[in-house]
Amino acid sequence: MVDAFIGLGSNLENPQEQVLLALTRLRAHKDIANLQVSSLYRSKPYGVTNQPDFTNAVAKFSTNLSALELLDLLQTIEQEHKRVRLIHWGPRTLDLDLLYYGNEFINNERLIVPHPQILLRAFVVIPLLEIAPDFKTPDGFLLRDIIPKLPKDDVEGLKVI
Ligand code: ROI
Repeated sequence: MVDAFIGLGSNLENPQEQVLLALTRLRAHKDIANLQVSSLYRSKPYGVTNQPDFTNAVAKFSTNLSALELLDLLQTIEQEHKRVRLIHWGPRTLDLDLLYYGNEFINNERLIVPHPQILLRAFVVIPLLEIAPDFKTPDGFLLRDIIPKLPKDDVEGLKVI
């Protein structure tokens, strides 16, 4: 079994419901165990800013799925939510990002793990630390040590729902 972390995000069509439904779906999956979830957070859109606020959360679980099988599952769930993504970095009904897969580094045409943008995104780092305050990244540093480097506005703009 491997410990995996995923980020969940939505800013269309009842975002909280989208995130909660995806979590229910994951919790029910036979190859996923010990699912733990952060609070749900409201966050200001990062990247393209003229779009609705996001609902974000991070979940941790153990799985015997390979990283690519897990990616397939996450993409299947996104499709079930009729994910629409009209523009790159634009609004979406549901985004499920594989953040960490054990201590593995993966880089192929489908998947880069650890997710390359984690350390820039308060809406990922803060929820992740809520469920794993002592989390050590695969390259061996404490994730909490990067909090001071996150944009202050993003950290302050993050609200527990
Ligand atoms: N911004 C926030 N706040 N939350 C997200 O989940 C999110 N996801 C994205 C982009 C559009 C880059 N910005 C985001 O993919």
